[in-house]
Parts: sequence; C-alpha cells; structure tokens
Amino acid sequence: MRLLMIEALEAIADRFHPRERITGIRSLGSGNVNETFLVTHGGRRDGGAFVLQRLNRSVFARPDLVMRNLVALGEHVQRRLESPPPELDGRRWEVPQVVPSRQEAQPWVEHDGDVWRSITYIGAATTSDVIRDRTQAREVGYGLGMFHSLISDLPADALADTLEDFHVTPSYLRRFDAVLDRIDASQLSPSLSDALTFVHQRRDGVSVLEDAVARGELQHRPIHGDPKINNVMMDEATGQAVGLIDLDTVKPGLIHYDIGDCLRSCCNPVGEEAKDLDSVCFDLALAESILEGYLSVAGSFLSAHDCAYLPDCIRLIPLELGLRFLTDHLEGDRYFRTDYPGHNLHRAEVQFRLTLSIEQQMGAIQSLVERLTRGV
Ligand code: GN1
Ligand code: MG
Repeated sequence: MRLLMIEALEAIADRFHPRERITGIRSLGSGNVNETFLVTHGGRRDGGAFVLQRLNRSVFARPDLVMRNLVALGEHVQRRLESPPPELDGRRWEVPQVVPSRQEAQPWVEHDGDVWRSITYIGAATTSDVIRDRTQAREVGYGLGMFHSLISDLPADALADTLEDFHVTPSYLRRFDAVLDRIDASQLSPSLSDALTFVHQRRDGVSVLEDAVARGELQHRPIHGDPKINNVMMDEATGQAVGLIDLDTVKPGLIHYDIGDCLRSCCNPVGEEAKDLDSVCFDLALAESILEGYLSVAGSFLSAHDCAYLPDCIRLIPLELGLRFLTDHLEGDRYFRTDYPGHNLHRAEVQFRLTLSIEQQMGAIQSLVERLTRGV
C-alpha cells in the first residue's frame, strides 16, 4: 500500500480506535464493490482486530439505512442466541457487530466525502474462494441455513430496502436492453455477440421468481443478499461454519436469491474468476452437500412452494450475475471493480458457462431437490 494511503487509513482508523495502539492495516478479502481492510491493534490484554470498510457510495446511496439494517440484524441475532436453537448444538456462532466511532459514537464516519465504518472481526476463522470438498460444502449450507433460521422471525419490514431491485432479474434485463439500445451492434467482438445471444435465448425465463411473488407463492423475508463462498467464515480448528460476513445486502428479499447465489458460487469448483472457460461446470455432488447442510437447519421453515422453486433459483442466479457483469461491461465497468479491460465480459462468460452446465443437468437437479425436500 502506498504511504499516503496508509496515512489516510490510519487517520480514519483512529476515529474508531486510538492510532497509537494500531499495529497494522492490510487489505482484506476480494470484494468487487466495497474496499475492506483489517486493522490490528496491540496491547497484551486488549489486542485484537477489526474490519475497516469504505462503503461504495454509488452502489449504496443510503449508508445510514445500510448501517441501520446491520444494527437491527446484530441486535436481533444476539437476542436469539441467548437461547440458542437446538441445531446450533454447542457450536460457536458469531455476527459481525458495528463498532461506533470514538468521539461521535456514530455507526460510521465521513472522510473526504467517503463513508467508512468499522465492524468486529470474527477471529480464528477463515474464508476460501473455492470449495475444498463435500464436508466444507455441507458446512457452507449449514451456515446459510443457520443465518436464515436466526433471522426468520425478524419481520421483513424491520429492514430497509437499501438496494432497490437487487436480484430482481427482470429489472437487470430491462437495464441491459436500455444499454443495448445505445450500442452499435455492427462493432461487436465475436465473444460479446455470443454473450448477447446467450442472454436473448433465455429472456423468457427471467421472471420466474418474481411471477411467483406476484402470485403470492413466494414471500419476501430478511435475506443476506450475497452468501457466496468467501462470505462464510469457517473455524480454523474445526472447519465448522461460524458466521456469515459482508452484511451490506441484508434486506428483504427471497431466500431463493440467497440459495441460488450460494450454489452458483460454491458448485463451480474453479471459482468465478476462472481463466479457462472450459473448466467451468456445476458440480452436483457439491450442490447435494450444500442443500443437505442448508435443509438440516432451514428445512423446518420452508413451504412447499419454497421447495418447488429451488431448481429455478439455482439456474436463475448465475444467469442473472452473468447479465449484471455483461451489462456493466457494456456500460464501461462502472459497478464492479475490474483488473483489466474485458474483465467483466470474462466474468459474464464464466457465469454463462455455469448456467449452461446447470441447464444440462436440470433433470438431475430437480430429482435431487425433490429427494432432499421430501418430508420437509
Ligand atoms: C459483489 O463486492 P462483493 O464481491 O461482496 C455483488 C454481488 C455479486 C458479487 C460477485 C452489492 O459482491 O451481488 O454476487 O460481487 N454485490 C453487490 O462476485 O452488488
Ligand atoms: Mg458483498
């Protein structure tokens, strides 16, 4: 990190923890939207670490509401954990908590027009970008199930809608169409044309979940919004899931968005940044383990309709993410951070390969879901 940046970061960190006790600041995680750092601080008795994060203001227009949701979630789960659900079975479970600023006791501070906040760090736990094996997959599923279970009694209207239309696939398609209208179709590269064709061939299916909401078959509940593999913390010693991090997108939505997002990120063993498109596939055995882990906790609050739409969300969310990456590529990479020109197009292609692999296994996915949810 550049010296100037370290100095600025130290000044911001000082608003949350006395600068003289800070021992280090380093980048944390691989988020595409916010910027995240780990701040360590010394002291024999009070040594520890916290997460310092700059919220992306062009994505989160109302940081106050994002922070209000985070506080509401933290308080609710702490209350629930006072009499832990039986499925927790003596395990450790943690929720990142907001650390208020020292002087103003505010949940965030402003610095040069940016919004910064500080959150507790879950210690002795790690995340990974790709899944290792079925045991880990089961733990990821368990983690998402526990997260959903602990907030299942938090009324959806207790949370603000901080990202309107997040995971509402037809809205992403409308935006894509609007962007395409402004583009000269004769100038497109073969890979871009293929990607556009991929989307056009799948236009009809994109409203499957929203149609189910309109018919009253699915209901909005509190969700995580971004439960990808590297947002599930695993205990370093036991390998057990101990909590979900990255809580900016906690808001009312469909649990199907979360389940689809979790499976799309975990069941592609080469990960969403895979270089070789031919290596991308949907691993059904990993999906089985994730769903088993999920249902072992969350099965009890799923309705027959919830179960019936699981195969649809497994197919839809990777298609949606591909569409989001592709639209951002066409718009000049304004939303997702990129490392090279064409990065978002390549990310879109990875998600489309994954979608294709899911489509090719749709019969098996449906049978799997039916088998696992029988009796739920
Ligand atoms: C973004 O910033 P990050 O990596 O936590 C995005 C998710 C995508 C993800 C794909 C608010 O999350 O929806 O699934 O990239 N978050 C937002 O890697 O749009
Ligand atoms: Mg995120």
